[in-house]
Amino acid sequence: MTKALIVIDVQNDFCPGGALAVSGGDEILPRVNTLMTEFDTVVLTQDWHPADHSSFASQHEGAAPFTQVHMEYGLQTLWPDHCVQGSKGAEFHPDLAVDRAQLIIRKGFRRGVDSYSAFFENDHKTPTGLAGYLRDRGVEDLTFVGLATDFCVAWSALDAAKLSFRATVIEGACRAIDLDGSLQEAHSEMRSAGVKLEA
Ligand code: VGL
Ligand code: ZN
Repeated sequence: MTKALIVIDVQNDFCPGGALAVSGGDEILPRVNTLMTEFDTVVLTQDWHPADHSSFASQHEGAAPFTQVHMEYGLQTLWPDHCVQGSKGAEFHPDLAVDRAQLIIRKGFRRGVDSYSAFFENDHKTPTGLAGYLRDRGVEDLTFVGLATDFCVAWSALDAAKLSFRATVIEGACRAIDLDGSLQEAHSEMRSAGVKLEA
């Protein structure tokens, strides 16, 4: 069975000191780097927003980060400006063993729609092309690690299950934002979707 490791958004802005720092985000690096040596196929994702991205609270008059707004495609959490294309914050963490990766999928580059999942933008319709890449390479079994457990990792694993890949999340190689119960919700959704959760 052909398997791949999908490393989600291990970027400076999601690590301590970054614009949308995930607590302990940098602690996962040794484990992620080791896992990268154990898979023949390694894919990285990179959150990659234009400076005026609509998921930024700064683009919504009077709105505070971590509140929600209705967008055409549904509810959207507003974030501090982060992972702006070409910025230091958008770069991978300097300790990530990026040379192991064969593909880097950038996401969230369209101003009007966010993209948590590695497979679809937040409209749940616009594909990133990752599913086709993996299928063309005969990959059936996906392991997810990275940041953040309850947003980009969970949405990616849920889409993987929906697309009939086998999906595992290694939680020890992830860290969560945990906003208003989002981690618990992500856990229960992943469990019902048949995503395997490993320590
Ligand atoms: C993410 C919020 C906004 C993530 C990306 O990588 O989980 N979260 N953009
Ligand atoms: Zn983002």
